[in-house]
Amino acid sequence: MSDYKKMWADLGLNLQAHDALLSVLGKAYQDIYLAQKNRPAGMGYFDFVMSEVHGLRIKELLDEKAAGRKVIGSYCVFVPEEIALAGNATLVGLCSGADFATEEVEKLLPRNTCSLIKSSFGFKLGKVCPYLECSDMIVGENTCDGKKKAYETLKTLVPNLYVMDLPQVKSAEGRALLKAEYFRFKAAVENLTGVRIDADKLRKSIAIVNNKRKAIHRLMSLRKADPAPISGLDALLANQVFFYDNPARFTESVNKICDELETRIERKEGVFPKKTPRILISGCPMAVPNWKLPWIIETSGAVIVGEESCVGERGTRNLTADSGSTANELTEAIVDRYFKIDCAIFTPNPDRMNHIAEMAETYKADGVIHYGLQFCQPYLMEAIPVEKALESKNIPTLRIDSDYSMEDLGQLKTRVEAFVELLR
Ligand code: BJ8
Repeated sequence: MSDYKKMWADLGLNLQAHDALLSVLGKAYQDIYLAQKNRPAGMGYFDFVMSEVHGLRIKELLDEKAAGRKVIGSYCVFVPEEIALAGNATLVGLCSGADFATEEVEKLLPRNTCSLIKSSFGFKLGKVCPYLECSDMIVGENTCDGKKKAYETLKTLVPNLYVMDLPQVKSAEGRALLKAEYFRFKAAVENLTGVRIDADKLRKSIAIVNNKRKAIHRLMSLRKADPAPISGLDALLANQVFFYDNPARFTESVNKICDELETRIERKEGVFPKKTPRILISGCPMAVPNWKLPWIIETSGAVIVGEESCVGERGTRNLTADSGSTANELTEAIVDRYFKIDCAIFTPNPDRMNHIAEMAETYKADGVIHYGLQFCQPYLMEAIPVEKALESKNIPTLRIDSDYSMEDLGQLKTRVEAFVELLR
């Protein structure tokens, strides 16, 4: 990636810190991803994407910008990609899966803030995220208390932060708030890009995003097979790349992997032997390069067959209806689709309970591991009723709280191994 030094310097990155980050990332990828056995050949595409995640993809975005397109960065799956695309902007997820510049971060945020929020600050303060630096607009959202208060401080660090309000209750008033906010976002995108978002543009962008979701649905559905044709680590990677890649190219690449997995299933080939204990992961999103827990699980004799997470099925579930004939009707359809997202910030949140049990059944999981980031009140609070509800259905459940450090690696491995042994 050395050819990109000038590009990174022009974006204002701290080259020394960025080199250090890339070298840690490269080593982790080597040890965790490339060390896996029996990977589908199609994962070569994602290996390439990851090797160029701060290189070629950033160059593509800068080329798009030079041609008049805008880039919008987002921290949450509530930011509707359809509206960004319809306004001639590309939506990208912003890195928040690794600790960085922790000392600097803790001058601005309390120590007991979740790793995800701290990471988003660390990437800004450490000047190591080219996605953040090339974004023309960064969207924060009022979801959990941690995020909404952190954005007040982030606003002093980034000049182009746009904060979207979000409902906390699935009521008519909640939907009205989401609708008002999506119309306000639509106007903000139009203002940013100078493009009027009409029905035609929305219909096209809905098709692009739906196709991306359909490809990922197809991939997830193939994981019902035993033996599992793809590892949970590789499926997680596809879900993570969902937020960065060019949408059409991503769709095509995932569909190609699905073709390959179908052949594997016919031949009864898998990444692990048949009857390997199957795990559903549920809880906080795992952003790149947060691969710790999946790696522990899949090196402890189990395979992950589904992710009830925003970097997973919670984020990609449900398509947007495309039958509306006006921009207003299509925007209403977008509101309907996103209002179904069952993030733990909602109260009460019965849909999520039902979805976890449903997913455990669909993917024939032998057990569920609930993943909560330390200090994440919404998911840690919800973990207890989730565990109770699953155990009442005789689905063994393990609750794990962790962060991005490697300090608890040994302890987590011991607990996961004991859980896998129980599933056997
Ligand atoms: S829709 S899950 S992406 S908000 S881990 S920052 S909740 S304290 S990430 Fe999320 Fe949108 Fe919801 Fe999904 Fe707060 Fe918890 Fe930290 Fe979290």
